[in-house]
Amino acid sequence: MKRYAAYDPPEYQNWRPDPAVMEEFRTRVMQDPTRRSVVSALTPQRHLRLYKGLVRNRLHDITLKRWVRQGVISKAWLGTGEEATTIGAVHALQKGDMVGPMIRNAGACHEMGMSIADMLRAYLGTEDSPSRGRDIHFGDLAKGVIAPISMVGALVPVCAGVALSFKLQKKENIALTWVGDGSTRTTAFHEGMMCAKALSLPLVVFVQDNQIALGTPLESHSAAPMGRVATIYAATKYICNGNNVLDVYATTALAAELARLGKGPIVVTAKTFRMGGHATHDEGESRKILREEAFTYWGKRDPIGMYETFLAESNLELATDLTNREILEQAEQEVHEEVEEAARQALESAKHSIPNPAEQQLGVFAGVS
Ligand SMILES: Cc1ncc(C[n+]2csc(CCOP(=O)(O)OP(=O)(O)O)c2C)c(N)n1
Ligand SMILES: [Mg+2]
Repeated sequence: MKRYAAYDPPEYQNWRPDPAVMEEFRTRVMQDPTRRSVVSALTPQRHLRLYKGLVRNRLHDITLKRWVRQGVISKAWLGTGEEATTIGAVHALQKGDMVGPMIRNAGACHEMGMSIADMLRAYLGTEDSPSRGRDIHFGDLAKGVIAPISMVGALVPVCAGVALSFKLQKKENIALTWVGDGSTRTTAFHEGMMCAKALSLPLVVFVQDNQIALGTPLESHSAAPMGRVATIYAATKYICNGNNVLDVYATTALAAELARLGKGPIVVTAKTFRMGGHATHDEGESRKILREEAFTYWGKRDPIGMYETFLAESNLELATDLTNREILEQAEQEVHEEVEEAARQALESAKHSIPNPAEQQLGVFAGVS
């Protein structure tokens, strides 16, 4: 995809596929027969939708970054480099399933059907945004999205509750939530896991191990390997490569299938890397905290660049009248226009849809009298 000198991390700016890394990408799903069969069942249309989802996620984040630079908003929490953990997982779900994304999983919101204009309006705090200007944590229950919760780890018990409701209603649906490596060390995480295991709930917990908790690297915040959390609860565990969207997709599909069969909770652990800061304000700091080699290593593994190369070079026929490269460029252009139009609409809202200060304490959990 097009790279943006002003917004992309330096490792992405002149991104070229590394042959050894591409070989790693292709063999990753091929070496496991079960994952291979899940990926083989993907139609060209579904591949294209997966690709567009990744691009949409990146361009949504780039829009926010642009707004920060322009002074439209003060900061944004981005998922740059981690898009595959969100998009691959959401695309593996079925109708009626519910997700509980962290703020870094904004891609889950648009792939579950929320409008990007509304997501951007939330950042602008407009009256016509999902929380009517009260919170930048937004969801839409009708679309199966539970809003992120600021207290990290808190979505695990909430999603266990959603999973319990599915079980009680004898529905075949599952709940999926993402948890950061740091957040697996919270009380809420353990309470949620304990409940999900005791009641065999159809819950998939996706541990998004980006190897840092805010500004504390993994080796400083955790003594035990990240994959061990599943063992504590005797939960079925899967490990996948968080930058390989096909691996994430296949693994989540297998995890979801088991959860639907009453074998939950399932823990999927995915290693990935944050190619920026905790938010836009500390990008420089994270370059000092994390090793440069880590940025180089993960920079070569841009989830979008790898998947785009895979699709362009594969003999899957994405369209009959165009080459795969042409159809991917066309898809990117479509998503680009969609996100630009959403940004235009959101900025338009900011001109006239301003919340009334007198009503700001209405519709919240606890107002101050
Ligand atoms: C319960 C709670 N404690 C502390 C914080 C402050 N905080 C916000 S993000 C974060 C780090 C969480 O680490 P991780 O789960 O790895 O997420 P990442 O930083 O990778 O997004 C912390 C400590 C919080 N939001 N909630
Ligand atoms: Mg983390």
